[in-house]
Amino acid sequence: METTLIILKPDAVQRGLMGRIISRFEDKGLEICGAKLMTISQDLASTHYKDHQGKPFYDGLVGFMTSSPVLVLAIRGVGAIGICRSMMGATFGSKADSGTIRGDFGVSNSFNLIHGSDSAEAAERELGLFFNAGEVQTIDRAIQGWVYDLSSGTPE
Ligand code: IDP
Ligand code: MG
Repeated sequence: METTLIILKPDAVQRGLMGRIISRFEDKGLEICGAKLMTISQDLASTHYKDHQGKPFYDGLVGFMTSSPVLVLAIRGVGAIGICRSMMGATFGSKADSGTIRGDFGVSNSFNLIHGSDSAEAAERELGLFFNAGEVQTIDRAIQGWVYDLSSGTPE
């Protein structure tokens, strides 16, 4: 099982797309195990995006991410990090494939609706930045045995 950090960015919240985006992850069978509506501080945005410091789009990115509330999610499943990244689609809305969140809901290359951790290391770091201890839940899901084949003892 992996848990990944997803952020529905200010454009997704302002455009009223939160429910439709969350539904895609729920429909896939992934678990929403943490959720927090918040306004990201300047400090948190620069820590979160530290690898992009110095890039031409960095100031605009931090300004955008702190401009209006976001919905931060923790999403869990087998291979959740990669599954969420492929459901998000390519970085630029203009290039993202149809069928992906960025491909279906946006055209902009900077207002691209959603962030998702890109590795296990990033997920651990980013979950720690946005969620305090105890805020990410362990859910004993009644439907787990229909979402996954549990006959071997591990979810397949
Ligand atoms: P990702 O979100 O698909 O992982 P990254 O390359 O990590 O993409 O970039 C982080 C974020 O920075 C993007 O989601 C997007 O909001 C913004 N960004 C990246 N490249 C550009 C650009 O060339 N112009 C404007 N914004 C950009
Ligand atoms: Mg990235």
